[in-house]
Amino acid sequence: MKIFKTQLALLAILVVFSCKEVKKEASDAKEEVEELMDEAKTEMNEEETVVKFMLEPKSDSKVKGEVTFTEDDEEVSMVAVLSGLTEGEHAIHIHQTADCTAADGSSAGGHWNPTNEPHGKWGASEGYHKGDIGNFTADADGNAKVEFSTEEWCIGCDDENKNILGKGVIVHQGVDDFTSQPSGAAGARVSCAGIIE
Ligand SMILES: [Cu+2]
Ligand SMILES: [Zn+2]
Repeated sequence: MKIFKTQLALLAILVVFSCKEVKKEASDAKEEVEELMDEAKTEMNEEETVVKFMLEPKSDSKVKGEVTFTEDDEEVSMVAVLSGLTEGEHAIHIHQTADCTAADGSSAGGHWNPTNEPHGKWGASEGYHKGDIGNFTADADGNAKVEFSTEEWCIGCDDENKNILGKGVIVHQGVDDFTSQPSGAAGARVSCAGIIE
């Protein structure tokens, strides 16, 4: 009888012990999965940041579209796909605010110019605004694809001379002459998008 009791006690200990082992393994596995997920998230963040916005018609135009900004390896690329334009050249800029509420787009403010330079052609030695993207051409159907990339922008970094979040994209009816101050005399604002988080 005594032997039996000892065996029972041993069995009980064994059961408790193995249960603990299983639980420990399960929690180890959970931790491992969580670690892997964290790593994957960090990798995705490191690889690229993408933000995408709709451009809405302004000043009674029909100009609309979509603008995408992608930050990858210190460089920000912009792709704007537009329709409803008149054939020919138009200006596109980044303006000071993401506010597109005004019917004429004036709520977006002037050109984004954090470094206090004169308006000009991008890269000009005389200076240019960080929002001075320039001109593009719409085809006979009024469609256009605008592509631009630079290391002088970032999406949501701490450098306010580079951060495009909180600014706006404005498409103009006219052409930027790159010399008129403060905005290149590009005419009415025909489309607008806020760059927001
Ligand atoms: Cu503009
Ligand atoms: Zn400008």
